Amino acid sequence: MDLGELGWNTDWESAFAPHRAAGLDPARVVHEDKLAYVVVGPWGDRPAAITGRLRHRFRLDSDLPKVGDWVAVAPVPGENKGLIQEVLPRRTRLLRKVTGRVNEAQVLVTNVDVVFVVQAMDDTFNPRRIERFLVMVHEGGARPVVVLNKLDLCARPDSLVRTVRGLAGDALVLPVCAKTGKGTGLLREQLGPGITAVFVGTSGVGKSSLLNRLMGEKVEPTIEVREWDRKGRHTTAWREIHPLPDGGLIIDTPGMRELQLWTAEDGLDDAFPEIAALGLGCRFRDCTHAAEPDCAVRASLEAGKLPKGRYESFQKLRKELVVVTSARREAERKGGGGRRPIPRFDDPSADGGDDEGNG
Ligand SMILES: Nc1nc2c(ncn2[C@@H]2O[C@H](COP(=O)(O)OP(=O)(O)OP(=O)(O)O)[C@@H](O)[C@H]2O)c(=O)[nH]1
Ligand SMILES: [Mg+2]
Ligand SMILES: [Zn+2]
Repeated sequence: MDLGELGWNTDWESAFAPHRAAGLDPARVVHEDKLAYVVVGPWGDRPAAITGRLRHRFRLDSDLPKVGDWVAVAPVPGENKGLIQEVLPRRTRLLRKVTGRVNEAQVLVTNVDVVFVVQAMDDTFNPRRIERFLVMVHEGGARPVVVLNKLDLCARPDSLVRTVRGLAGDALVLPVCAKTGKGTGLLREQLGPGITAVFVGTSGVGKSSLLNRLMGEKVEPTIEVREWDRKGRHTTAWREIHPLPDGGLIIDTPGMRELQLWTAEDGLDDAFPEIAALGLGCRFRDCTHAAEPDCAVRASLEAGKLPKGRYESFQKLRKELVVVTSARREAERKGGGGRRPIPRFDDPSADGGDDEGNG
């Protein structure tokens, strides 16, 4: 297996140097299910578990290996298995808040270069949801591309595309149709050898259908993870990495019913660049553009230049982030720091299991 095809490069190699010296192999996590992993390394793909030491050290679920991570693996002698000894620092990641828990982040995927934010151009279309996803992508450091699917179901695509271009900042906006294949060539242009992309979006927008288009004839993934699959699903139930025929990798994700933001202060500015630019003209540097005097953002709103929907969306997301951030700070102040012991799974492949009494 050529790791370059999986996105390995000289930067990763230098980050890996101490592990290389320790005799470990680099591998990429392509599947994760409750501390049971599938990794792909120079020897191909194999199941892997994390060491008890790593489980001790990583108190937060978000620290544990996730799909997309590069890890240092020790092969288990005589077995087609690996032990994950270390996780390399992530270049990018997608995080969201765990629903219901004020204080916990969930890592959706790591080390992706491009994030396709997919939305359907049918009656589920919701520009505010696109803005929400864009905040998450910007915060995580990856490049967002807005994909408007189901072109065939839209009577007036041009005006809808214009609306989305008006809120997407620097992100490309690509109208496509998974059903007919129209526009999917433009998606392919975003990909290439060594590039990792991911589809995100609510359920039913057509992420898996677009993936099938990109895979062309090769509907079966070459990285065979089926042996560890659950059977009989209609929608995507977990994240899988698919190598594309022309190079690059793409990760499909299950549809999210809702996306609650985790911290995203820079992400907010990046997703609302025109508001960030206007804000430079406010009297107060930390202006929230809510009720402060001499606010350039509200002046633009009142002059009818900044669209009201855009302003309201910004305020809604900003307030949401304030709540998450202050809850997290509060927990850190109390010393909890949102830390929660990682549950032990009675999984025989998880490194012997009982090295850490649960009392
Ligand atoms: N008319 C039309 N239907 C589409 C298009 N793309 C996908 N669909 C249909 O939309 C439905 C959902 O498509 P999926 O690809 O499963 O959607 P998904 O985003 O992967 O959904 P989850 O896995 O649940 O998150 C299926 O019935 C598809 O056939 C399109 O371009 N046009
Ligand atoms: Mg799907
Ligand atoms: Zn202001």
